[in-house]
Amino acid sequence: MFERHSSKPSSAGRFFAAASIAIASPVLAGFVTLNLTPKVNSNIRTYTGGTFYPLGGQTRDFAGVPFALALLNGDANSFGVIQLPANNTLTTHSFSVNVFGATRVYTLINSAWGSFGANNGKVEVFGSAGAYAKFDLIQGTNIRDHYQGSFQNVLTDPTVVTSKFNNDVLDRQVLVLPAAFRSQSITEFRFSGNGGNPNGTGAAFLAGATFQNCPADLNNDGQVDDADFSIFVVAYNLLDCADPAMPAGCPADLNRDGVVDDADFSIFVVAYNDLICP
Ligand SMILES: [Ca+2]
Ligand SMILES: [Ca+2]
Repeated sequence: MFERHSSKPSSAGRFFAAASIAIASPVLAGFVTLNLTPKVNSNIRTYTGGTFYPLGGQTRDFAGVPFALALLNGDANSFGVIQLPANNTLTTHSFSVNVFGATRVYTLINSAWGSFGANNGKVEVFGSAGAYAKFDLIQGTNIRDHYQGSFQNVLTDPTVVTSKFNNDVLDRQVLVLPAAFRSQSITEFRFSGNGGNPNGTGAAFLAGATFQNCPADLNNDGQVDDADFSIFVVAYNLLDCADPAMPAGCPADLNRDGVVDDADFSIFVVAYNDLICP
């Protein structure tokens, strides 16, 4: 039992009662998949060798990260992706997002065609209070042609993880977000660029995007341990997210209802038991 030390009437006399809290498997973290369906414009199962790609319309893990795979126009035999144009017209696809405290963004991106060293576009994320992160799509570094055997097949970024489907691949990139996202929500995800054909520099396609967060990791060090508990207790005693003493963004309000109370503690304690962020 942890007695509150706040002198505020609203919270005086309240107690932590961890042993009595029913833990109801809250969604404490993990992964939030982006639904690409409204913007998909191409079916990679029609690409060279593409019949070996999985079907859209399902959530599927790629090396431990789930992605929501889309269908093109509801076709059950498709795997819909957002294909950037095969010309030099700069095209931007923007999604509204609401994910608090994200630590990473994962994408599944390959290209049609490709020339080593070409910059085919970029992935960007925007935070609710000005946080920003991006990575460029560079042939030979983090993207390559989807079909192994023609165009540009080199990949050198060691953080990219490949899933193989016969002679086709899907490469999974990861964007590690700056700490500023810890106290903000991602509000926008952007995929943009242009093709290079007939120059052949590569037209990227996005097959999936997923955000990862770990709300209970209050000091953003990748673990949920006593250091986070100490921060949580301070916020619990303050109670109200509007309290001027509360850290910016009120990160200890794990269920985002404006107060740090037992409901948040029940979420915190699950993460604390797991120790490592998912
Ligand atoms: Ca931590
Ligand atoms: Ca709360």
